[in-house]
Amino acid sequence: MFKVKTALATALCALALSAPAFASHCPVDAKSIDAALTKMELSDEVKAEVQALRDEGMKQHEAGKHHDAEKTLAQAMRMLLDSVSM
Ligand SMILES: [Cu+2]
Repeated sequence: MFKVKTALATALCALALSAPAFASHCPVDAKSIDAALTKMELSDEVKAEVQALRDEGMKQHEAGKHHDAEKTLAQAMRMLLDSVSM
C-alpha cells in the first residue's frame, strides 16, 4: 500500500513539473492508475470514478489533447491518493 502511494505521489509530482508536450506521458500515468486500481483496496464508488477518469484521460490522449488528458489523469491520481490518506 505504501509503495503504491509513493508511486502515485511521484507520478503526480512529475506530472506537475513536466511540460505537457510529452505525448507518451499519458499512457505512463494511466498505467500507474491501473496498477493502483489492482493493488489498492477501494470502495466500488471510488474505483468506478477513478476508472471513468482514467478512460476519459486516455480518450483525450488519443484525440491529441494531452494537456487535458494529463489534467484528467491527475484528477484520478489525486482521488486515489485521497482515498489512502489515513
Ligand atoms: Cu497524451
